[in-house]
Amino acid sequence: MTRRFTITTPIFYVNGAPHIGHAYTSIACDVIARFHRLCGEDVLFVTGTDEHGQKVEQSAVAQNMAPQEFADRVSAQFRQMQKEMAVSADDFVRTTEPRHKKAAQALWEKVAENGYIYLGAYEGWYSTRDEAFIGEEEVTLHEDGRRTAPSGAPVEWVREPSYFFKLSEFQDRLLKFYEDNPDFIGPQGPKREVESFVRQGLRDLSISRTSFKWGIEVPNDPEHVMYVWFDALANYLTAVGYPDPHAAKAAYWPANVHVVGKEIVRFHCIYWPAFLMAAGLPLPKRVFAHGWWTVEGEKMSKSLGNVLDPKALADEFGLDQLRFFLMREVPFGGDSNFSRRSMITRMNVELANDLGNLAQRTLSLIARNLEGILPARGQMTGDDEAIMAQASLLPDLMAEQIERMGISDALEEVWKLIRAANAYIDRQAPWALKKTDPKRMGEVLRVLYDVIRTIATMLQPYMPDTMGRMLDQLAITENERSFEALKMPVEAARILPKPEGLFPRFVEEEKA
Ligand code: ME8
Repeated sequence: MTRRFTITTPIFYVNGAPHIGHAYTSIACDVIARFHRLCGEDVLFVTGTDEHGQKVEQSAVAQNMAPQEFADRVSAQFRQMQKEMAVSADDFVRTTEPRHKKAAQALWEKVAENGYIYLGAYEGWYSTRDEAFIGEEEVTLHEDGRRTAPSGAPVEWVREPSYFFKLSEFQDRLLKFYEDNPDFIGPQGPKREVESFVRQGLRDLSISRTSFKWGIEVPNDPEHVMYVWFDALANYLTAVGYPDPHAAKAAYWPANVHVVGKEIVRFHCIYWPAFLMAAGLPLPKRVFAHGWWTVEGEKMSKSLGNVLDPKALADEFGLDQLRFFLMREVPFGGDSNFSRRSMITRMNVELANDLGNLAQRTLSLIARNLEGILPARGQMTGDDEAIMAQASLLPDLMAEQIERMGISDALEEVWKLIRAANAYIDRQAPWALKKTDPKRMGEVLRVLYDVIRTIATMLQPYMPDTMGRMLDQLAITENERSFEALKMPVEAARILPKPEGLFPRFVEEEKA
């Protein structure tokens, strides 16, 4: 049976336009989803927008718009951004859709039915920017009298009737679950943070609000709307058709991995598994937190005017170049900084020089010296065998890295092969063999062709468009592009189309 694989992005708040951070998460999930599809798995890749809550309501008011109208507009921008980034999501959940309201309310009812919800009153700090209740001990009082949450966001005192979720009853079950499932949270930093937070003891969680209306009604008590995180986390179930056990997508739960930014790990690794336990539902296999992007060393913010628009970057540098840079620049999980300089350096060194030249040198020699006709494999020398062996190991090495969310490390495996192939071509110097030993020249070019085919096939998840074009130039047909197909050698005498450079060097224009 085909293995199923379910992956999700966080659903993004519609309080502002998408930026490079949202594009990053979306592209990372896209790379993993495409990788699993090319392995032949049956993938469900879900993304969407988080449209309720005080933060969105306030942003709508500031724009003089009704919340729904405002959410429609910004949600469409997220969908558009993902299209522009070639993000191949299978579903896009909006929390204002009827199917989502149904799922969130069904989850609530199940948790209530099992005895984990009670009515009380919340009195304490709330950060609207984080949409989070903040414990007294977590609040910082500044000299000027401001009070802030650990994120730096301002907090306000709220006091309102509220339903509570009995989170305090889940401390031991959560700790046991983390212990039994050591890979549930990754990487190590967030894992330790979550475990120590839970060990310190959990308080019951307020899960409804009464001081505003922009949310999903609590079943049987329309005075209350659901706390936006209860609503939002339920989106992962919406995508699989919950609560209908016979829904077409039901078998895609539990998710294999929820990819999130590190600031929302607590919600995904404490609240979410506790809600699911309370409802008697299976838990996701993994939550993986990636790091935070800054821009030229600064935190992105509207007031600094340094918020990066992914579309503008893709237009300037090329979409695949941008996708490559984002995935390559930082080990997945770590923080990173976007600088034009490193973007351009990676484009010119790794794409134009390393990969672009390897393909261009090989393919133009086949075009020029062999009339574009693919030569047969010949007697292999030790040097040929070594590089072919290295290439044949690549799919498994990358799969291991992807399995442990090493999106950037998987690229490093490809670049090791690319560097080795460039050293091989320099050693073998096929251009010099045309007159002295044309047969050997053909054999060397054939080895290079096979290595480049492996590279282009394996890089498809990262740079789908450019690698598609590279595979076109190698005369690899659409149904020969899966990882499995790499095991079938290409027959000799295929006619390769005229090669064209795929990775132009980027030259920064002189500032006038
Ligand atoms: O938290 N660097 O939504 P959100 C890296 N609605 N990633 C970044 C980033 C940056 N500078 N800025 C944003 C929410 N992100 C909730 C989630 S899920 C049930 C509900 C990415 O719009 C990162 O993945 O604030 C982060 O977790 C997400 O966008 C937060 O988006």
